[in-house]
This record gives sequence, C-alpha cells and structure tokens, in this order.
Amino acid sequence: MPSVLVSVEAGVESITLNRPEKLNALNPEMHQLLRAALERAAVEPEIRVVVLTGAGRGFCTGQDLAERDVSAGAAPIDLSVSLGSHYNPLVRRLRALPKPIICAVNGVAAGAGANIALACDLVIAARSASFIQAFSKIGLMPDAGGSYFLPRLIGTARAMGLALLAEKLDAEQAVQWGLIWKVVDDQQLINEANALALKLANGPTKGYGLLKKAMYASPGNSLDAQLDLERDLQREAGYSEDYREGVTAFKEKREPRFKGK
Ligand code: T3D
Repeated sequence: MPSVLVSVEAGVESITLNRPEKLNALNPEMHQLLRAALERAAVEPEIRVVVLTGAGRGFCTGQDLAERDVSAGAAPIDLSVSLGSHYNPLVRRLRALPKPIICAVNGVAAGAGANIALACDLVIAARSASFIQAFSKIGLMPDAGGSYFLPRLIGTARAMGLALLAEKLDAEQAVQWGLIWKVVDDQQLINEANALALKLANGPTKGYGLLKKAMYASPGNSLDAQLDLERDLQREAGYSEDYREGVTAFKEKREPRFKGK
C-alpha cells in the first residue's frame, strides 16, 4: 500500500497519510507523495477542495525519528536541510493553495504533524484526537510553522505552555482555546469532514482562494494595507462568474450554482 493514499471524487481530493503502524510519522517518500497530491490539487480545476486525514489511530506524529542517526559517533545532523526541503515547502504549499483544505484529525497529532494540521484552513478533530507540541521532549523547538500559528491562534501564554511542557492538548480543549474549528464524535469524523468538503466543493472556489489570501496576509498587515488588499482581491472576486451567479441567484430567490470560476 502506498504511504499516502489519494483519491478524487465530486470535486474533493482526499489525501490519507497511510503508515498507521508508525502513527503516520513522515518520511521522505510520504513528503514527496503528499506534495505531489497538493500540487495536483493546485492545478486541476475539477479539484475544488482537499481533505487531509490519517489512517489508523494517529493523524501524524511529525518527523519519522527512526530516520535520524543520533548514535554516538554519528555526524551531527543539519536539520535545516530537512526543514528547507520538506517541511517549509509543505506548509507554504498548504497555505498558498487557492482552494480550501480541511484537516480531519483522526487521532494524535504530534510535532510537525500538529503544525501541519494547523496550516490547513478548517481543522475538525475526532473527540479522541489530541495535539502535542512534542519538540521540546527531544530537544527541538516547534517547526512546520508552529511558532507562527500558535501565538496567533491561542496567544503567547498558551503557546509557550504547549511548547515548553509538550503536554497533550485534547481536542475539546483545542476547540475551547480557538486552536481548531470543531470537534465531533470519532465515528462522525469522516462523514462530517466529507459533508463540509462537499459543501465547499460546490462553492465559489475562486472567492475561497481570495479569502484565504486576505486572511493569511492579515496578521502581518496594518489596517491600511489590509483595506488596500481587500480592495484588490474584491476586484478579482467581482470579475468572477461565481459572483455573477451568486447575485443572480439571490435576485431570483434560488440557490446559486457555482462553477468555481
Ligand atoms: O528531523 C527533522 O527533519 C526535523 C523536523 C522535525 C519535525 C518533528 O516533527 S520533530 C517531532 C517528532 N515527533 C515526536 O517527537 C513524537 C514522537 N511520538 C511520540 O511521542 C508518541 O508516539 C506519541 C505521544 C505521539 C503517541 O504515543 P503512543 O504511546 O500512543 O504511541 P507509540 O507507542 O509511541 O507509537 C506507536 C508506534 O509509532 C511506535 O512504534 P513501535 O514501537 O510500535 O514499532 C512508535 O515508535 C511509532 N512512532 C510514533 N511516532 C513516531 C514513531 N516512529 C518514528 N517517528 C515518530 N515520530
């Protein structure tokens, strides 16, 4: 079985990390397959939303530590190579994808696995799932965007607690803190994620891509800069077929039939 499963149906690309016996810890092959699936989503117009999840009882536990030779006498490892070639491009790809990405966190999300989830646009978790900034347990610091996402989503005090203590944060608490969108019963996770995906797959894809740009630019912008950005992005949205359809449907008192253009 491939270590990442990919399928496309009804406008939804489903990506499943598939090394359940290792809680979907990431190795180079998985990075390559995951990135290829996301590149495909970026260019194929029939893909209008992505769902990312994990097989088995874990979502993803970050870097496969079995790949790291830290035995006495082994040369020190330059981890910037791994971040530069795998994790940073992955997080950038997730954030810049002009289509919504739903992360369905089916179990434990640890280390870079937790932060990959946070890089997605809508995070929905099973009640038994959890998030662990596991890095400090092995002498590292949060990566894969963790030091960016955490303070912005939950504030510096909580971000510091999670990073320093590397304690498990359960899904309920994650919702209460505003780290993720929603928690659902375990058996409901995939149904709920697919229902959200179908809804978004029938939505104004172009508009979704523009709103992602605006939201993710916001933390680094002044109000003035953000207003200018909104003006420019709304111009693009206003030129879309979906805007025409949305307003027409409103006037005709019917549901819009968006084409994603
Ligand atoms: O190196 C670089 O490229 C730099 C980038 C780093 C990014 C990072 O992600 S660093 C952080 C790496 N992740 C971790 O430190 C988390 C390691 N995992 C754990 O702490 C625990 O597995 C959990 C707390 C997440 C879950 O614990 P538990 O008791 O539910 O499961 P388990 O028994 O520990 O794990 C089950 C199996 O998965 C086990 O294999 P085994 O012994 O049955 O053959 C375990 O070794 C394996 N596994 C889990 N996580 C990883 C892993 N194997 C390799 N790498 C992992 N990250």
